[in-house]
Amino acid sequence: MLTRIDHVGIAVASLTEAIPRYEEAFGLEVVHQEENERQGVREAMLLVHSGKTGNSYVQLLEPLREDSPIGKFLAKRGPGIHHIAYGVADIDSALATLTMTGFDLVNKTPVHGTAGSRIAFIHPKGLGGVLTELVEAAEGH
Ligand code: MC0
Repeated sequence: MLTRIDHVGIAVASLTEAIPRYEEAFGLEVVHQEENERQGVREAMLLVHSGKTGNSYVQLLEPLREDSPIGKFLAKRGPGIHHIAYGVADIDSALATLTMTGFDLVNKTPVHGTAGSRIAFIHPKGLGGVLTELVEAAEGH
C-alpha cells in the first residue's frame, strides 16, 4: 500500500527561523510554501529526495493560531516531530482497507494537502503514538 516516506512533519514556532537552519544543516531547498487555513498551518516543503515513486520532503509547520493541531502540540510538547506521512498511489483504496481493518481515521475521506495532494490522517493511538498521514501526491509532485 505504501510507496515511500513522503514527508516528516516538524512543528516549529517560526518558519523564518527554522528554514535557514535546515538549509544550512543539509543544503535543502524550499520547493513549496503554502497556507492551509483548514489545517491551521503555514508550511514549507524542503526536498530531500526524488525517486521513481515520488518525492520525499521535510515539512516545517508553523501554526496559524493557538487552537490548531500544531498550536496545541507546541503548547503541550514544544517543537519536534509532529507526524510521519507515507505516500500511497490510491488514497481512497488505502482508506477503505484501513476502515475495514478497524483503524481510527481522523479523516474518513481525503482532504486538501500540500501542493494539491489528497491527504488523510490516522489517529496516533492505533499506531504506536505516531500521528500518521497518507498522501496521494498531485501529478508532478
Ligand atoms: C496529539 N496527540 C499526539 C499528537 N497530537 N500524539 C502523537 N503525535 C501528535 N502529533 C495525542 C496527545 O498527546 C493526546 O494523548 C491525544 O493525542 C489528544 O491530544 P489533544 O492535544 O487533546 O488533541 P486532539 O485530540 O484535539 O487532536 C489530536 C489529533 C489532531 C491527532 C486528532 O491533532 C488532528 O486531528 N490532527 C490531524 C490534523 C493535523 O495534525 N493537521 C496539522 C498538519 P493523551 O495520551 O494525552 O490522550 S497539516 C499537514 O500536515 C498538511 C497540510 C499536509 O501535510 O499537507
